[in-house]
Amino acid sequence: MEQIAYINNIPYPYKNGETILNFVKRIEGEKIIPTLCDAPNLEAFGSCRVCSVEVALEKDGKTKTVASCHTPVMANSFIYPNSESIQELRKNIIELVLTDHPMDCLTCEVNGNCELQDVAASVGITEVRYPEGENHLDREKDVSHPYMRSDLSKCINCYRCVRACDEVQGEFVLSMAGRGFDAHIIKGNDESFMDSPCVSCGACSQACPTSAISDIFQSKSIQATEKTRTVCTYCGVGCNLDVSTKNGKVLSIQAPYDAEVNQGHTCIKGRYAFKFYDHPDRLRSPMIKRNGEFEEVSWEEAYDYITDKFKYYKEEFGPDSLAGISSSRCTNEENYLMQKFYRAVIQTNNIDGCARVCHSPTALGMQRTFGTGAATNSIKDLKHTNCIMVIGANPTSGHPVTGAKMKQFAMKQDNISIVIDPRKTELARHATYHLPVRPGTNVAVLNIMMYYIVSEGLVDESFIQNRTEGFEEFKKELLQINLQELEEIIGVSKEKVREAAIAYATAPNAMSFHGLGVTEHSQGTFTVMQIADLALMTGNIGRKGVGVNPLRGQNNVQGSADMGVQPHQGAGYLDITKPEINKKYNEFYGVQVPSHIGYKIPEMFDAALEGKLKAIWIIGEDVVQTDPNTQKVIKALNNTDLVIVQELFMTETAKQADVILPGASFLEKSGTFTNGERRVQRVNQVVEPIAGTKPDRQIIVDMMNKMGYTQPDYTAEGALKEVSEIVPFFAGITWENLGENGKQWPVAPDGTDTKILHTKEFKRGKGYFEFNDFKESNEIVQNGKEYPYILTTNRDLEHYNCGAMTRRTGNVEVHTTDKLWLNPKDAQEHGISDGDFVCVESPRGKVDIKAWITEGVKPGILSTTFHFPEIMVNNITSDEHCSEAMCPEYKVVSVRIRKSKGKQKMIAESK
Ligand SMILES: Nc1nc2c(c(=O)[nH]1)N[C@H]1C(S)=C(S)[C@@H](COP(=O)(O)OP(=O)(O)OC[C@H]3O[C@@H](n4cnc5c(=O)[nH]c(N)nc54)[C@H](O)[C@@H]3O)O[C@H]1N2
Ligand SMILES: Nc1nc2c(c(=O)[nH]1)N[C@H]1C(S)=C(S)[C@@H](COP(=O)(O)OP(=O)(O)OC[C@H]3O[C@@H](n4cnc5c(=O)[nH]c(N)nc54)[C@H](O)[C@@H]3O)O[C@H]1N2
Ligand SMILES: [Mo]
Repeated sequence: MEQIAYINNIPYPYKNGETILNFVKRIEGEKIIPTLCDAPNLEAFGSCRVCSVEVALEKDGKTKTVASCHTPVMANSFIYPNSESIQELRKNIIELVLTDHPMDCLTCEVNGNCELQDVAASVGITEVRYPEGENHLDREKDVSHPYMRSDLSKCINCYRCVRACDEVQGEFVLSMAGRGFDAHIIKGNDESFMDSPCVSCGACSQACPTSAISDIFQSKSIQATEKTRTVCTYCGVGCNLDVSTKNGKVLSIQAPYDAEVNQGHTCIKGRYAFKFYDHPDRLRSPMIKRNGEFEEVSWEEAYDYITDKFKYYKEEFGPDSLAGISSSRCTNEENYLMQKFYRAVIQTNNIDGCARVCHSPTALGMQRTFGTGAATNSIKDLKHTNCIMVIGANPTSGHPVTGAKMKQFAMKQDNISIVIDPRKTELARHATYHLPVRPGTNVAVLNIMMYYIVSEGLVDESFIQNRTEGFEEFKKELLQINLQELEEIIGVSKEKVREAAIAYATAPNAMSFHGLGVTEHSQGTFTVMQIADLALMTGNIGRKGVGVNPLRGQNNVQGSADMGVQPHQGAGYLDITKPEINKKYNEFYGVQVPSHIGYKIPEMFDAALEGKLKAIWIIGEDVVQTDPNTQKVIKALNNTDLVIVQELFMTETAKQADVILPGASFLEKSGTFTNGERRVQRVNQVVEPIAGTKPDRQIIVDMMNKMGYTQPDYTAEGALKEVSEIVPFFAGITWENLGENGKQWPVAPDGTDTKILHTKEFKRGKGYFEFNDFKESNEIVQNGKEYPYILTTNRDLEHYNCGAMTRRTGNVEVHTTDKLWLNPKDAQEHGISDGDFVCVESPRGKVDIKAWITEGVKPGILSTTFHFPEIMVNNITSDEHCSEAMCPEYKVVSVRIRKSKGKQKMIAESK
C-alpha cells in the first residue's frame, strides 16, 4: 500500500524510511530547506538544527519541531517546512553561529562559495542583531602541509570534516576537543596536518561548508569558468573527477557525489596530484638523438625518420624484428590503435603492455578456471558480503577509495576479514585474521586452507556437482599434502590458517580480492587458479557479494588487454592462432595479419640482446625503472637499433631513446578507460594539449598513414565504434550511451551491461579444478644461502609506479623517498638505526635505501618501493618469472644487508 504524508497540506507518496529532508527536497526542490551539518555522502547528524521543520499528526494539529535530516517521514503526518516560527528559528540559529564567526567575508577565500553565506542569505539575514561576540581570530592557520590548510577561526563546529574523515576515509584523524566556546577541531593528537596521520584525501576539505578546512587549490572557492567530468589517470579504481578550469588552465579537482565508483571521494593522487600536467619538465618537442645528444626536430622529420627505418627493418629482417609496448595509462582507443598498428601495419604480434609485469597471471589463471580473466563482481558488492579475503594486496595504498571501503567493512562487528600478506598492512591491522606468510608461499597457504575446507566437509556439494569439473582428481591430490611441512614453509600456524579457512567457507557470502602479492611470483598463475578454486568449492560465484576480484593496477590496464595489447590474443581476447579468428581479423583490418604468437616483454629484451630485435616503440612505460633487472633492460635497449619513446617526461627509459615523441596526458584528450570492475567510462578532454605535444592517438594514426595504411582521423565516437565492431563484449557500447557512470562489460547489443559474471554458467562452460603443489622459487633455491634475507617490493600511497608524475607534484613533499622496512631484531644485529642507509645487495647488484625500523615485517623479511630513480631498486630484482604468464617475480628477491658506509660518507662530505 502506498504511504502518504502531507507537505503544506498537500498529500504526496513517500518512500519507506525516507527522511523528511529527502522527502521534501524530492518534492519541492533542493533548496527548499537550508542545511549546514548535512552533506550528500555523510550519515545524517542532526546537530545544527537549521533544517528543522514543523510536523503535526493531524491537519492544523499541534506541531513539533524536528531536525528533518534525521527524522523519518511518518504516515499521514503534516509537514510544514517553512512556517513562520521555523523561519524565525533558523534565523536565530544562524545569527548565533555568526556571532563568533569573523565577518571578513569580502577577503575570505570562499567568498561567494561559502555555504554559511548561502544559508544566511536564504534565511533572510541581512545584518546580525547581536553585538559581535568573541571570535576565534587567535586560532593559528595551519600551513604545514603541501596541500591541506586549516583556519579554525572560520569553524562553525558542524562536524562535517570529522564525519568525512571517519565515515568516508575511515582515518579518524580529526576530532573535537574542548567544550562550549572553546570547542575546536584537532588533528591527531592536536598537531599540524603534516605531523598528523592525515592521508591527504581531501574529504574534509570537500565537506567543510566554510573555509575552516581547505586546500592550497582552494578547491571550493574556485571561480571556475568551466567544469569537466573525467576519470582519474592513476589506479584501476577509476574515480570520476570534476576538474575546474579557467582560461584553459586546471585550477582544482573535486569528486562528484553522484559518481557510482567513488561517491564524492577520491585520494591524494586523484584530487591533488595533477600539477605534473603543465610542469616545466614536460617534453615539448619531438627529438632525435644524434652523436649522443637529443636534438629537437619537427613532427614531420621525426615521422619520416621512423617510417624509413621501420620500412627498412621490415623489408630486411621481417616484421618480427619490430616490437611495441603500449601504455595502460592511455585510453582504450589508443591501445586499440597501437595493437592495430603492429598487427595490421607492421604485421607482427610483437605487442605487449604493462599487464605482463602486473596481472598477466590473473588474466591467464582466471581464463583457465572460468574462461574469462576479469573481476567477477563489482566493488559495491562490499555492501552485500559477510567476509572478505584480501590476499597480496594493500588497497589502502594502491586502491585508496576501495581500500577505505574495505577498512570500513573490516571495522564493523560481525564482518569477517582475512588478510594474507607478509607485512602488517593497514588493513591487516583491522583484520579478523592476518596470516603473515613468508613471501613466495601463497600456493602452500591456499592448499592448507583448501585442505581443511575439503576435509571438514565445508564444500558446496551441489555447486561442485552442477557447475564444475575435475574436483575428484583435485581432491585426491589435495588431501595428500604434508601439512607440517607446509606450515613450516609459510611460517604461520596451521591452526590459524584453518580458522581463516573455516571463516571463509562458512560465511553466507565471501568475496576475495587479490593483488600483486599473488601474481608477481614464479607460481603466480597457479595462485590465481587456487583463489578461483576456493570460490568454486564453496559456491562463492555468480551472485552479489561473492566472487574473485583482482584489484587491477593501472587506470586502464583492464582496457589495454581488452583491446588486444597482448602477443597471443587480439582485440577482444580472440586467439590469433585460430584460422577462423585470423580470417576475421584479416577481413576487418583489410590486410593479412600474422597468426603466430609474438614476443612478451621479457622475450622482446631477450631478442634484443640476441640482436634479433631492430626497433621498439614504447608508449608511456618506464621499463628501465620498472622492469626487473635494470641493467639488463638498459643493455637490451642499447642493443636495439631504434628505440622510440613516447612520453610526458624524460624518464630513465626516455634517456635511452633514439627518438622521443611528446605525448599528451589524460587531461588533454578524450576516449575511454576501463576500470578494475570492467567499467568502461568516458575520459573527457579538459584542456588543450600542451604546446608541442600531440595526443597519443594522433601520433599513432599519423604513423599508420605514413606507413601506408589508411586510418581515418580520430574522434572518440568513431574509434569506439570501430572497437565495438570487433570486440564482442563491447557490442552495445557507444560514446553516447556510456553516460556519466559508464557501463560494465559485456555490454549486449541493446546496451544492457553486466554487474556480475558467471551467474548461470562459465565462459568455458564448467569451472575447472586443477591442483598445483608448492614449489620453492628458484631465486631462493639458488641464492638463498648467500643472500639470506627476502626483499619484497610494493608501493606507497603518495607515489605512483615510476613516479614520473607524482614526483612532479606536492606529493613529493609528503613522501620524500623509498624506504626499507626492517624488523628491529635485524636492525640491531647489523647496527642499523632508523634513517640510516642500508646497502641491500642481490646477485644482480646493490642499492642504498633509508631504513625504517618496524614490527610490520618479521625478522628476515624486508620491503621497499620502486618510486625513486635515485634508488632504482630494480637494479637488484631478478629475471625469475611466473612459469605460465612470464610476470616477473618482484615479490621475492634474495638479498643480504649491511649498514651502508658509502652513502653516509657521501652525506658527511656534502655537509
Ligand atoms: N599509490 C599507488 N597506487 C597504485 C600504484 C602505485 O604505484 N602507487 N600502482 C598501481 C598498480 S600498477 C598496481 S598493479 C596496483 C598494485 O597494488 P597491490 O596489488 O596492492 O600491489 P603491491 O603494493 O605491490 O603489493 C601488495 C601486497 O603484496 C604483499 N606481498 C608480497 N609478497 C607476498 C606474498 O608472497 N604473498 C602474499 N599473500 N602477499 C605478498 C606485499 O606485502 C604488499 O602489501 O596498485 C596501483 N595503484
Ligand atoms: N620492483 C618492482 N617493480 C615493479 C612493480 C613492483 O611491484 N615492484 N610493479 C610493476 C607493475 S605492477 C607495473 S604496472 C609497472 C608499472 O610501470 P610503468 O608502466 O613504467 O609505470 P608508470 O609510472 O605507470 O609509467 C608510465 C609512464 O607513462 C607516462 N604517461 C602517463 N600518462 C601518459 C599518457 O597519456 N601518454 C604517454 N605517452 N605517457 C603517459 C608517465 O609519464 C610514466 O613515465 O611497474 C612494475 N615494476
Ligand atoms: Mo601494475
